Amino acid sequence: MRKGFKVVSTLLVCAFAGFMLAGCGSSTSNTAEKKAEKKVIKVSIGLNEASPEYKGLQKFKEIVDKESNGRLEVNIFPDAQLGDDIKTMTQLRAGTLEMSGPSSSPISSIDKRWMAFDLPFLFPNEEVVDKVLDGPVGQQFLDSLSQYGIKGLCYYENGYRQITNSVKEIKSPADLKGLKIRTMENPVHLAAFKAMGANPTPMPFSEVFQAMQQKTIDGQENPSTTNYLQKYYEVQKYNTISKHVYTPFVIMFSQKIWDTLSKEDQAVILKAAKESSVYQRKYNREQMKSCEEGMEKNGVTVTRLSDDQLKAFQDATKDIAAQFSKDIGEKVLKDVQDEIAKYAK
Ligand code: KDG
Repeated sequence: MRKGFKVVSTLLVCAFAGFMLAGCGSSTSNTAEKKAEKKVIKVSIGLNEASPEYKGLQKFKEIVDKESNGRLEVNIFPDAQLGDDIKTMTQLRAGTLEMSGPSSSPISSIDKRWMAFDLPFLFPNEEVVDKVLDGPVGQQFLDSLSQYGIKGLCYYENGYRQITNSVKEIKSPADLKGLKIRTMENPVHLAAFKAMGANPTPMPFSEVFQAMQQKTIDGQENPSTTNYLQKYYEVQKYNTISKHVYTPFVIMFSQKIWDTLSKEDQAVILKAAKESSVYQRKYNREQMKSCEEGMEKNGVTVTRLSDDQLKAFQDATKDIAAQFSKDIGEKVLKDVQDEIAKYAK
């Protein structure tokens, strides 16, 4: 009886220990599985940590990290650490980088239709921008990227671009004559600055500050947030509020990597993109004026053009749309222009 009891209790102890071990084992492998499942989303931008683009992506990260319950982790790389706009788009297409937020302008190196957004003085105001970009035309542009291995998520605001330089005050296109101005790598921007009388030179964003410092260029053009937050006032003396073009940021994902994500994770990312874009645009607009003033406080002469002065810049670039309509595609251009006209009323 005693012996039988011993055998039974030994068996029970072994069974219990086995159960515990199995339990421990499975919980270890669960944690390991969870760890293995955790996906890191690297996001590359050219701007620095002070930029509204970075702030928008921080909001994106906050939402994704929380709503994916730790399945996804967003890591943002500013200052073109992972490469400039064109290089990072190549990485997205190859599936070696998850996300990036280039300006819309360098996308023209992949698809010329995107040059529609580069036309000078196209968008009359930010309300129209929001309606067009968040409407069917904006969505068609985002969707069109999938054929190139890119999933277009949403638009952030870069904003109306303003001219800066270290040589002289610019009040008219004639003042730009002979000035070496950096533009984004985009044929429409080059043509527009040529038409305005400047000597434009395309260059990746990360090289701009040093080029101004070393005086290999006289100036550049970017929204006031970038001009101020990238500290261009340290190397530039004049800033004209020209608002000559509005180019958005396109927040994009690698299609190759996107296709490996669960529907649930895709939904979290899309939701975070949408919510963070609302936040980012609002934040950007709040910053714009103080950044313009920040240039002034740091010794830059800020020139605000009268309507007549502005008109001279508009007149100088009025043929650019016709010049690029074939490349953009007449129908695409008309769709964009019609959509803008619809909301501009
Ligand atoms: O993060 C965006 C930058 O890489 C770049 O697109 C900024 O507007 C820009 C420029 O002038 O290149």
